[in-house]
Amino acid sequence: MSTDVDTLEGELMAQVAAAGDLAALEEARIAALGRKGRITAMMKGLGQIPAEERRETGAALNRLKDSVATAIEARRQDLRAGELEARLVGEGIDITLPVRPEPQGRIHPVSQVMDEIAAIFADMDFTIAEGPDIEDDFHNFTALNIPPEHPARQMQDTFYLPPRDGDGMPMVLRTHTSPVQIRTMQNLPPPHRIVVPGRTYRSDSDQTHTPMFHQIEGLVIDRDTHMGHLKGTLEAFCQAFFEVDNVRMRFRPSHFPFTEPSAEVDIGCSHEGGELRIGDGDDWLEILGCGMVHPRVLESCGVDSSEWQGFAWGMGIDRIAMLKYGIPDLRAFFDCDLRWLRHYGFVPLDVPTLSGGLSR
Ligand code: 2NL
Repeated sequence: MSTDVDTLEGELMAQVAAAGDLAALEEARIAALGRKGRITAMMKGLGQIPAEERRETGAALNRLKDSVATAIEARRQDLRAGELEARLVGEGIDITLPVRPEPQGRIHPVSQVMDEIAAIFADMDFTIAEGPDIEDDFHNFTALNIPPEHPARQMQDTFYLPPRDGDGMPMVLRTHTSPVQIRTMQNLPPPHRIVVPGRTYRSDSDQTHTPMFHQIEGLVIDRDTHMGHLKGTLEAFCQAFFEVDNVRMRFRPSHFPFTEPSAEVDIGCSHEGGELRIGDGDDWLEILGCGMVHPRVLESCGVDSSEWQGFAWGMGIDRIAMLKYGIPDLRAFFDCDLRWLRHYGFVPLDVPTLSGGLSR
């Protein structure tokens, strides 16, 4: 009888081991330990064997029952682990894939250049200031030492809005971003160190002028800020912006009503093989106007010109963007042609920083 038990143990253990999944294992369990299973059947048959063998065989069958149950449980754990592993592999996600496809939108070259310039001046400890596109006569002209009869008012073909009821002075679309500096000086105590990017408007439209265009101006006011600081600031700016180590620069005497003395700034360039190279060469490119803020402008804003002085500059952004990125036609800037924007635009996530590279 003990040989029978040994044989049965071998068979049952083989069945358990052969069970390939949890369903097959359950079948093996029922076939061994179920109500009509092999072990149960032998237990029931104990009454038919001689009494002297019964105790020993009964004990052997109980041990068999335990060992088969243990083997089934062990096999169940293995199969469960295997099934979990298979599910994890099947449900796996490749997290090295990009989250989304590259964005389709593009940053307009003008916005890119404004962001680059803002990054450069922010690095030089400037704050960015903004103000309204629609201005009153005082902030756009009078405070800037441009009196009513001054030729600058006629020179700057201004967009006047329909006259208001009140004082009869029509509002204007700002012709430069200077009114933002005026408002800053009126509202905050000196010192000042700001740059002002934004839209500006003049009634002018041809190959090289659009009625709306972009400017960036800067203002530094402190107790003893002088022309040397002006030169140093603009030289540092040009080197960073044009991404060349040494930019040749020249300051030519000029005239603006709001600065005294005033200068226009040219940078060195060359035209080799039809390609413009900035920084070096025998040619000059005019890029901005600047000067020491006129004492009358300071006084118009309530700043004591015997205590405070400083410099200002102004630069058109659209032409600078064309120069830097080799864009031939100004008017395409404002056509909203998507094919043009895909060609000349910038990827939104490539944010210009001095450490990461301005234009990449
Ligand atoms: C140019 C020249 C310039 C300024 C703008 C300015 C502003 C204040 C006081 C004094 Cl509140 N000056 N701005 C100064 C010099 C030149 O712009 O060619 N712009 C395109």
